[in-house]
Amino acid sequence: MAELAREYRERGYIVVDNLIGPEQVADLRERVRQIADGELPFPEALIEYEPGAEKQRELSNLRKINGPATHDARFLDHARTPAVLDVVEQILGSDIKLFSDQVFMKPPGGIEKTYHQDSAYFHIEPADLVTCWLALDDVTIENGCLWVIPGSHREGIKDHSLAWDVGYRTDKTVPEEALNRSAEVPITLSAGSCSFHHSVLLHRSGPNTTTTRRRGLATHYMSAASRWVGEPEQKPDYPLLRGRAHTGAV
Ligand SMILES: O=C(O)CCC(=O)C(=O)O
Repeated sequence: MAELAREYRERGYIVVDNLIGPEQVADLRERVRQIADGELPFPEALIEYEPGAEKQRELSNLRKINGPATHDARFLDHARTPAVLDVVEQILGSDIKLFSDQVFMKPPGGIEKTYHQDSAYFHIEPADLVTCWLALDDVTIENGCLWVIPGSHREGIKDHSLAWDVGYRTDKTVPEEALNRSAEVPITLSAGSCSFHHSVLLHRSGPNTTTTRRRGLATHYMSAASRWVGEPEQKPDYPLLRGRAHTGAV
């Protein structure tokens, strides 16, 4: 475990194979299907559709489900998985809160997600969160795995001023000149395996050029000693997952 934490500090990410058992993966997949197909109540405002897909709740139309742990106890249970928290504890220390989570659906034909750093979107300081990205399907280069630039978490947060058109909305991305693409590496995973990446690590995911889906559940963790730096009245109530809360912190 100490070696994993050292590797994480050095490269900004690690991979832990087969961390989540097949039953838990199957259960999460089924839950994702039920939310996606509209069989379970879930706020429509938190669903994102693939550009060009019909805005109709159906597994193959969805690009993202935002914040499932806030609305569905199964995802909060997953965020509390002891084997995951044991890895997170090595990275963040023993007081751990859940920042948020997202399911990246990447259906066949699903588009890329361009280079970014998660902390450019999070209103949390220090910018030192960790994401556990669980493969719900086998993840390959062809179906749109994550790509990362090792060590880039030590370069600070880059300019994200470039507008990136995601069909019906505009996202942001890092300009090409700030990227050393020759250093990028793919993270391929079997279902049930996880990567853990630092919130300042530059990463992207490719398009899905296959005929099968590539779902990933990203759970973002932070130290309970972190600070919220957004508008004070908008601070969410972040669940404590392990250890103790800190006065005056998130
Ligand atoms: O899974 C993807 O397609 C993108 C994931 C990502 O950007 C993240 O986990 O921060």
